[in-house]
Amino acid sequence: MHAFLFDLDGVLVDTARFHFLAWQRLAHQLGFEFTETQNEALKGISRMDSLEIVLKTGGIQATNEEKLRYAEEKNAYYLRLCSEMTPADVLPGVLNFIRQARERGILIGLGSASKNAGTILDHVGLRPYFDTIVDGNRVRKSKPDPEVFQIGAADLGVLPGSAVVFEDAVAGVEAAKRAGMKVVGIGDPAILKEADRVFPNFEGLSLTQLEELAAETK
Ligand code: G16
Ligand code: MG
Repeated sequence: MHAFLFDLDGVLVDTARFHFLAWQRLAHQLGFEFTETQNEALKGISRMDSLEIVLKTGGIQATNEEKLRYAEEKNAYYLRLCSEMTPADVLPGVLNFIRQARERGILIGLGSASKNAGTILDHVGLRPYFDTIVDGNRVRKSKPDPEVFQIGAADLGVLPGSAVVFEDAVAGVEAAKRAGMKVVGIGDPAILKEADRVFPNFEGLSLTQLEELAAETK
């Protein structure tokens, strides 16, 4: 294990909840219901791709101009929810896990679809722990395309087989697999079926538990 690449939303911080609330608010404004189950398909997906899915759910036709406005409104509300975040919002066990990894000389990267990733890392004080940050401003193709993780590994100078990705989204797990990396799912094993291992969160997760995974070759 030479490098860890972390997704942001739903892995390091619970902004996945804020994304859901912001999309749900837009859906309500447009006159339809948007549930948490439907939201699952948006995790790890870029803002504009997410909007297309939301509009399709409501059977809404919109012009490009309207779509840009909806995306802007959703983002403004999302950022309002995020503006209250502090270091206390880093998910349980995350900081300890990243510190342990850094002590062992493992390089740390961020692989997020979010254009707001830098802002959020600053709010919660995580930026200094990262050797590289790959966010939605640096990638052309969103997850499940492997680009975000390929750029991360290249930045860190490691081969895909030496990188472990931590993901909470089906699209992100697929992206990591397509990049030829090992994937640890954070969340529900029934949803993250393609991950090599799944843990509910980072609480109590130690590097020792991942050594076995690193030794596996597939
Ligand atoms: C995140 C979320 C997605 C969101 C995307 C774009 O990705 O999971 O729900 O649509 O970023 O975010 P933004 O609108 O802030 O650019 P990740 O990869 O960090 O899970
Ligand atoms: Mg995520």
